Amino acid sequence: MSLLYFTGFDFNQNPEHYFLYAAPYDINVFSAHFTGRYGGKCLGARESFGSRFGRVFINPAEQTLIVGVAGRFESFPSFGPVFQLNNININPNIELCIGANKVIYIRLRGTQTIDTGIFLDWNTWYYLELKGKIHNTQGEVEVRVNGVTVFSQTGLNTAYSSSILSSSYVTLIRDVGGWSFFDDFYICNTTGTKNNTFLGDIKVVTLFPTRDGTYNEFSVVGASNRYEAVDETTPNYDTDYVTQSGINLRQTFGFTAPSINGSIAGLRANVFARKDDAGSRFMKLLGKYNTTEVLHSTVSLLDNYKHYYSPIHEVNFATGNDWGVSELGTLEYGVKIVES
Ligand SMILES: [Ca+2]
Ligand SMILES: [Ca+2]
Repeated sequence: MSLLYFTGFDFNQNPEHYFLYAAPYDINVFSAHFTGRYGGKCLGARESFGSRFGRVFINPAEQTLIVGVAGRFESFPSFGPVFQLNNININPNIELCIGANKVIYIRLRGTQTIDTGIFLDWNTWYYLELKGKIHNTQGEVEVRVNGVTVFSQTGLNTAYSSSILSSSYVTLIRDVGGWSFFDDFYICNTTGTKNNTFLGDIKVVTLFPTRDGTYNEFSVVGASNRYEAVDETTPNYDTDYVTQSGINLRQTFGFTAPSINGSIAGLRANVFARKDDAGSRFMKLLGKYNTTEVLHSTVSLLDNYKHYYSPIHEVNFATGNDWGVSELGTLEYGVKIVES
């Protein structure tokens, strides 16, 4: 697999739900309910009491990562990072930074700063991509802005520690100044046959259920139809939901294919769920495309709600081919309760 992570920050206003490690802790200054780049929502970050960050854990660690994010910045009163490739000790290998003079800089190992000579305007969306290879003598950095290579160097020392030639985290960060907005964020590596290089200016589209699926073995609380209980942009917790306790019972939902052009890099499902009694409760995320079903690894539910993600499907799990846009109208996703 090459596509490791992506999000459009569309389905929960609390940024904790998008990051897999060390979430930011104050949603008033790092929040995900601002108007997105092309509709939907985006992440907004503003420093007031210290740096704000969201961090994705990359496991296993990768020597070369490609990261893309749409960014819009109010201003940088001083020099600060926008995103970082961090080693396992969270030390920065490579950072993409912006100065008060609007210039994009690359900072290596937290110390060596390289001026790319590229200026950004404030309050304008840009699609920023960084490819970074971590090595103490043969490191590489390439930066693209709106799909165009603006900086590329090889033979660099990009390793914070010469004994750790990889990145284990990608961090979006707001160090100082006004608001920064982030949308359409992806991370991939260079392996595999798909999504193994710059994806370019991508868009993450979030689909919410628009119909009940093939399996309707859960009860609905607080809504007329099951899918109407799970279709909110930001989940409404116990206001309306679907529930079940019986082992092997299933619930799936269908979607409306979006009106979009272009190819689909991949998709993943997420389910917002909790248990409501003492004792362990287990479920598996269940994908269905016509007669083909995929059942993912067992999740042990918490008492508090949490988003559980499916693996990324870079291709249609039934056909093995790239997803067609219209196929998203056939896809179903949901859950199955399991004993263990
Ligand atoms: Ca978005
Ligand atoms: Ca609901």
